[in-house]
Amino acid sequence: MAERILTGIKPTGQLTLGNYIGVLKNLHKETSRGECFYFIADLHALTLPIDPDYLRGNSIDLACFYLAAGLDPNKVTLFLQSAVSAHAEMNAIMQNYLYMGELSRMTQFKDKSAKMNESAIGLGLFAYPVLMASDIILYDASIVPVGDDQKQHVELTRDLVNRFNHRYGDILTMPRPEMRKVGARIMSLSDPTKKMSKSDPKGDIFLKDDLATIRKKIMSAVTDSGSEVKYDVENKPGISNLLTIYACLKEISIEEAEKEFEGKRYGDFKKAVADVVCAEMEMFQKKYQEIKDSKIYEQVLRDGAKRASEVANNTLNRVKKAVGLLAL
Ligand code: ATP
Ligand code: LTN
Repeated sequence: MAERILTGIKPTGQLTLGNYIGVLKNLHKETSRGECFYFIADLHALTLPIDPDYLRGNSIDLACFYLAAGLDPNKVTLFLQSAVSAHAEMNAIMQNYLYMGELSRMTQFKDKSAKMNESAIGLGLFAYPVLMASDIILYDASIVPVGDDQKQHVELTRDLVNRFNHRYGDILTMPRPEMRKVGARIMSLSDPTKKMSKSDPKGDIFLKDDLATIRKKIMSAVTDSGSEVKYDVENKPGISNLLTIYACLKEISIEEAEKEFEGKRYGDFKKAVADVVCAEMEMFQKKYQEIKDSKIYEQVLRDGAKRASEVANNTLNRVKKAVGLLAL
């Protein structure tokens, strides 16, 4: 069987340049490695309070972003998580094989719940990794491209697969997380020690920002003391982050990027970064608008859900039989 590649993005807010560089930009390249399943993790978006209209709009945007990033719907299966009921069914089974102790150790849960009043933390936020593991195993995915922050969830899925297969035989496929070497963690422009995140919008570049705003944000990005354009995350987190953005978009190495700016001032460097980001975003935004206006994403998502359901229901039946449910 060819390798299956699967990943999802939550429609929880405006996508950032971090999402784009960390994941979106490179997804189309995966089609040469195996069969790709990409989805909109709308059930996961419900794990924190969200306005229904906002969620609907974000889901449509995300579908358009996937397509604008160059995904060919004839080569990849693109779908909404909530449109494939096997996700919820697999979740109901798998929640019995992941334990409270391990779920409470997840960094994402700790980070997100720390900001909340304990009485308002939903069970779904705690059980987030169960649904994510279900997403992955349903497609027998062996490769899961994610940003840095999601690695721990994929590792937990690996533990689950080991545990389940040990008990029931060789039923589930072992996944592995795959992070980009450079660009897996784009940092905030206003605080380069924090991840650029769509749910924490200060100083972040959104894929729908107009070009003038993008340029302004980059020109006013926090930089570091000194004047040399050098990659040094510890002492120059701001400059290192801009170098990473530049290198990823130009598809060159960090060393090559450093060389280009030898002897240049911070101001010139920032202008070059802004030029590259704006050029990429201009093209991307044009494609996004065309796709959105044509509404082509509706049929793509319907076809995708059909194809995804075939594969997912197959795995679900295998799992049902293994645990003793009557899959008649
Ligand atoms: P939230 O802040 O709401 O948790 P998020 O931006 O981290 O959202 P997701 O929708 O869950 O977002 O992320 C989609 C993908 O983008 C994930 O694989 C995630 O790891 C990756 N990603 C998110 N932020 C960054 C970043 N700053 N740099 C690189 N990759 C990122
Ligand atoms: N948790 C991920 C989104 C996500 C996902 C998945 C990624 C949901 N299910 C399955 C990979 C595989 C996130 O926050 N980015």
